[in-house]
Amino acid sequence: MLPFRLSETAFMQPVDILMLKAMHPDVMAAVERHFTLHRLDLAPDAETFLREVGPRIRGLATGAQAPVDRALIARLPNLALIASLGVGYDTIDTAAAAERGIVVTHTPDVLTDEVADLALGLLLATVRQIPQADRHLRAGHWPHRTYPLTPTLRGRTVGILGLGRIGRAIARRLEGFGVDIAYHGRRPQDDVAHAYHPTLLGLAEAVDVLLVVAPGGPETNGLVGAAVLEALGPQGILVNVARGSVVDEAALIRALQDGTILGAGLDVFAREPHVPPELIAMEHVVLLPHVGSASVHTRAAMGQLVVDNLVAWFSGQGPLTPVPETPWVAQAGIRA
Ligand code: 8YV
Repeated sequence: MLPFRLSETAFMQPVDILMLKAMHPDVMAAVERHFTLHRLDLAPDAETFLREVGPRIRGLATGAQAPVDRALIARLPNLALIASLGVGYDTIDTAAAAERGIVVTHTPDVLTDEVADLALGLLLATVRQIPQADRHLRAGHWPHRTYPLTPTLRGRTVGILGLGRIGRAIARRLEGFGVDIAYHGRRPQDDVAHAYHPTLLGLAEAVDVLLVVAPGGPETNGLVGAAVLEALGPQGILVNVARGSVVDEAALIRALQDGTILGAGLDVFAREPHVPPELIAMEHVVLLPHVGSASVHTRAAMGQLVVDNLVAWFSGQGPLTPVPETPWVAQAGIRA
């Protein structure tokens, strides 16, 4: 873990920051250097804690595992900033925050390459059955029988659902793999040469790998359902590094069980950390415990950005990486 930078900040008065769950020790130490840190997870009684400490809280540091809903925001009447670890912030009620003028920040860019690397690794692992081949060797089967020949990435067309920062980084990597690339998103992107499909179904029909990189939330909930999987076809591979909610998990399990698609590589699930036993039982899926950004290097950069957002905001410089839905506007001045 890289040491966190000590910013030269002096606050006019102590600022109380709430953490819902433990974050990385370096993040907690850095927050404590600049602020008064309160940990909800350490409170013997959450209700009493929120009643007594809630009104003092001005900043919230959190990660995707701890939802920030309307009810929690209502318990924090002086909250000004929610600094979230991760690029996705679907567990934060940004509408409820915006109504109160609360700014929400996330940690884009610093994780883009890491997640794109993992997506490519997961795709290759799934198509070429790398974990299965590893298990074959470790189980001592190699001297008795060679590992069966696998499917291939050669000749495939890869469809990307969501050509945002991470989707583009994945596309750049795929170019080096010599596969055709197509994408679907809300609108075509002028500076991209890959084929755009105005519907997800159209994309799924045109490709035999579907890589899900779209953000979670109500707009994308269950987007990859039975019809899309059917269109992907019997040679189809689904890779999801975004949010479990984007895929209809029950439909995916059925599609994998009955051969509607060939296989899947999943880093995310509908009810993490719980993974359906049907998926665990299947040999033609590769399952990861949501590790897309989880390297020492990248988590340090993400943690630093959480701290930097808190420090920037509470020293009057505004948020560094606000989410688009946030009410903060540079010209409107600083609310802290
Ligand atoms: C993190 C992620 O695991 O950035 C995201 O949206 O899903 C991951 O990088 C997670 O957000 C950590 O809380």
